[in-house]
Amino acid sequence: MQVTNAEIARVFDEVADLLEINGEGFFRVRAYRNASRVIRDLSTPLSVTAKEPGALEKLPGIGKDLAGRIRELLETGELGLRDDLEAKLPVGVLELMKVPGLGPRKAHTLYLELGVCDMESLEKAAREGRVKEVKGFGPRSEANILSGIESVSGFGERVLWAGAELQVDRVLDHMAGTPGLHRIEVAGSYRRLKETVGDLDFVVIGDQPSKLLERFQEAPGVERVIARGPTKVSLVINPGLQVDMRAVEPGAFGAAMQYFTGSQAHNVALRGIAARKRIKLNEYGLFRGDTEIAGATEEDIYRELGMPWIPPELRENRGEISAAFHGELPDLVEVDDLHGDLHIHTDATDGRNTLDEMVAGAKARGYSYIAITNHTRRVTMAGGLDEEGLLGDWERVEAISPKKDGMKVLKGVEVDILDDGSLDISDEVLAGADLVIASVHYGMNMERARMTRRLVKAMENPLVHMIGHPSGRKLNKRAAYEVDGEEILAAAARTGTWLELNASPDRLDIDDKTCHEAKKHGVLVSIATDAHSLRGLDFMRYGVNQARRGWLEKADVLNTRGYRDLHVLLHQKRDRIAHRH
Ligand code: DGT
Ligand code: CA
Ligand code: CA
Ligand code: ZN
Repeated sequence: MQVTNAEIARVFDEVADLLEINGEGFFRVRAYRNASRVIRDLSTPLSVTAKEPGALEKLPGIGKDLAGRIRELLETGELGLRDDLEAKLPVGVLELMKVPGLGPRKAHTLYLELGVCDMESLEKAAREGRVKEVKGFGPRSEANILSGIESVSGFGERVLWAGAELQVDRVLDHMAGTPGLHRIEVAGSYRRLKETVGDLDFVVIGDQPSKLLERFQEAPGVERVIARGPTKVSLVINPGLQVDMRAVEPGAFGAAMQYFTGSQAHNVALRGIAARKRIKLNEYGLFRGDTEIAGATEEDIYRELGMPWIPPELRENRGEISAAFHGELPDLVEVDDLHGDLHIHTDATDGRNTLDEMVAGAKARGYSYIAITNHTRRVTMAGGLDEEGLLGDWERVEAISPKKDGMKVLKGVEVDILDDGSLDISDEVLAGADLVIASVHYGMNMERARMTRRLVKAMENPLVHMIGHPSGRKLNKRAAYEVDGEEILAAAARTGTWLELNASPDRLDIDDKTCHEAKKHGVLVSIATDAHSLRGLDFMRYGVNQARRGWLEKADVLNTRGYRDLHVLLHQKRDRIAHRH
């Protein structure tokens, strides 16, 4: 691993910030800041210095403790202390320091005095004039904070689909029962089940459009009205999401839904096809000269263009139009096709509920099997299990089996993939698992070729059934790590390793395009919730949304299999590789 001096200095600065926010003593904070400065000025790479026993300790300002931290960074690319400190903080406090002028000390003060714990609560406190009342702040710094927030926002502007869903439900509840309302639907990226949504696009029909739009403006949480016309209103609804509503004629409803569902790329392609047929497609209908030939339903429009109706989640101009022409549209997977959930945590590590509670919750959701897959030791902040702990976890699972009222509970594990692609639990112990998920949880900044090798090596282990949250991204928060996607898929196909589609709404990892690629490579996808609580078990449908955007059919998804078929598949990889040798 090539960890540079600059990188080590940066991590030490972060540790100093974190210590300071946590209210740690001045001397400890200063030790890290000094060390960072010393390291930045060194001319020899620390990786070289470290080779000579005792040389690190001799550097000015670096004692035994700091030398140990440097070695950890050089060897693993990560610092456990840094992660542990960050885990102690309320999510978001670190984010506050992105605001120019807000250092760790000030962020800490605002957190203690005002309970400010993220960008949103900071903005609220500043707008309400509470920041300037805090000792050490004044009207000037309050104004600076507000303009600072503006300068760093723009990140996370799009809302997670699951978050948009709450707002959609709110608007639908509010509009329900409005006199004269005949129909209300959401179009746009929300209808296409895109993982994040820029704004919401409603289409309504009713007797008196102006009355419907008036009612819309009274929806709960409306912050301000952006634009208001006879057939369209745009407003901003708390927390800063734009919502458009358009009233249309019943005869144009299908055309409006088609137009405003998009995507733009799909619509452009469709209009091209219409033009070749010498007809015109717009938001009012499909026209030959002045004659309207379709408009009331989407089905009519697609039929007149020579193809079957295309599910909204496929409308991205990624081959769906040609598939529709040739009668080759996929028969997309549905929630009801799934028979189990193969990624579940309990309070044995960082889950909130007990094994019994999670099992009962899964049972209530009608599954015929689940896997309990707790973390392993490298994930210290999640209380990862060592080998003994893991064996204990499996003993408890076995006590439930063979079958809990008709539901099989598998002994699983989410084992950590180390830097070099080896696993942090021995093969000997892993061989006792029914299901092994291997995941990366640290060292994500690795350079592309090395990260690719790391994952490929994990897949080459015959004991590994699948890779968990394969890209490592968190929506709006953390980019995917750099890998050669094509090589990963080829390796998955070659080794018979499956890929997880992590259904957690802020992960949805793998993404839609990768799902489609996996299908083309014949790599099975496991849609799994990664539930850390009972509520988490309900995430499955978000994963299914993503799978549908990725063209997946029932046969492409591992957990549409019944338990007998799954059982056979679980043994296949181990046997296949065993036979080769
Ligand atoms: P978003 O809101 O950024 O997540 O994405 P969309 O797809 O919902 O985009 P939005 O809200 O701007 O517009 C909704 C749909 O309306 C879009 O998918 C296609 C259609 N549309 C809107 N404006 C235009 C336009 O200027 N040209 C074309 N061809 N279509 C448009
Ligand atoms: Ca939209
Ligand atoms: Ca819009
Ligand atoms: Zn994980």
